[in-house]
Amino acid sequence: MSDWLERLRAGDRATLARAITAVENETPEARAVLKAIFPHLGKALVVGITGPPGAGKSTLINAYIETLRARGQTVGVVAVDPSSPITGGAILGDRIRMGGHSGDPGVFVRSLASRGHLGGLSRTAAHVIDVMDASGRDVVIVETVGAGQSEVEVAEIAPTKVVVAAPGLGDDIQAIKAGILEIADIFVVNKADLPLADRTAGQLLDMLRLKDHGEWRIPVLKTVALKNEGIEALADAIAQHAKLAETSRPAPRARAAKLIAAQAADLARRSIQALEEKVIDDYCDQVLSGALELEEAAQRALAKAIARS
Ligand SMILES: Nc1nc2c(ncn2[C@@H]2O[C@H](COP(=O)(O)OP(=O)(O)OP(=O)(O)O)[C@@H](O)[C@H]2O)c(=O)[nH]1
Ligand SMILES: [Mg+2]
Repeated sequence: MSDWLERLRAGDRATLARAITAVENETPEARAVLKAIFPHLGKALVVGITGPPGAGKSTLINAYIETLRARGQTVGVVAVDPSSPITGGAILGDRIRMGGHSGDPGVFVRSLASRGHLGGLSRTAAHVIDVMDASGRDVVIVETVGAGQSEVEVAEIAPTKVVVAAPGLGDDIQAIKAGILEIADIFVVNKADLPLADRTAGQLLDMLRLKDHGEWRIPVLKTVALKNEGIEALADAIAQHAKLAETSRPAPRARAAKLIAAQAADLARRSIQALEEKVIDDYCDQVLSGALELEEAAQRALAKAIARS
């Protein structure tokens, strides 16, 4: 085993930071990092925490981290900021809000900016989660703002997904309904110290009544993240769900097969997008004129893209 891998697995922070930077920036070392850590994945509990802006996700994560630390667990946090890297405000803000743990070697926080690369955010986030997993973090928390498609994709990476709502935001409930209701394993109504918390919780429960429950009954928990209230119950619910999700986790070979197929699709899309416009235009014209069938056009474009890469 190479030195850095040994250091990473022993939990060395500097090595962890370097490995994350490599996969985040897709440097030449990134592939070697991902290859080396692959046999060491799947030990961390990965939990996605999403919800509308300002619901209190970062504050809640801060409180959850405290609970995990008190339980003797180490933590990694991946904060995904989909907004333009130019503003950068939320990233800085999150650093400050989670700053309470900055002196604790058991907590490692990394913020990712999307930098606008197409479909790249969820891939990058998945790689960063994997590096944290391989470094022996017991729990990896992924914070996303539940606004757009790419954030939902990121949230979907986590086997356990927590959706955070705040009371009295009727529009947010609509947004949650539209986008993230489907992915929630656990609902949290944070800011339960505010009026209307019970009403929001009631609305969520009403929505859940329409949902087909499998083995897991989606709980609606109330928290006051600012005062550390309800966090133990949340930590317990996350642990319970993760345990259940573990049992339905695909076997390593099935998981690898799925990842290879996903990676191949991604590779094909990127290679074709990298072709010159003129080449693509030519295929488009042929398809539009009926000269070329769609599947054949796709095959030719792919063959050309592969030949050039
Ligand atoms: N009253 C009350 N306010 C809270 C609670 N938790 C968080 N807040 C406040 O809500 C505001 C937003 O909290 P954040 O933790 O930044 O929310 P967020 O969801 O991470 O926000 P973004 O990352 O910008 O999407 C802050 O001013 C918090 O102090 C709570 O339990 N009760
Ligand atoms: Mg936040």
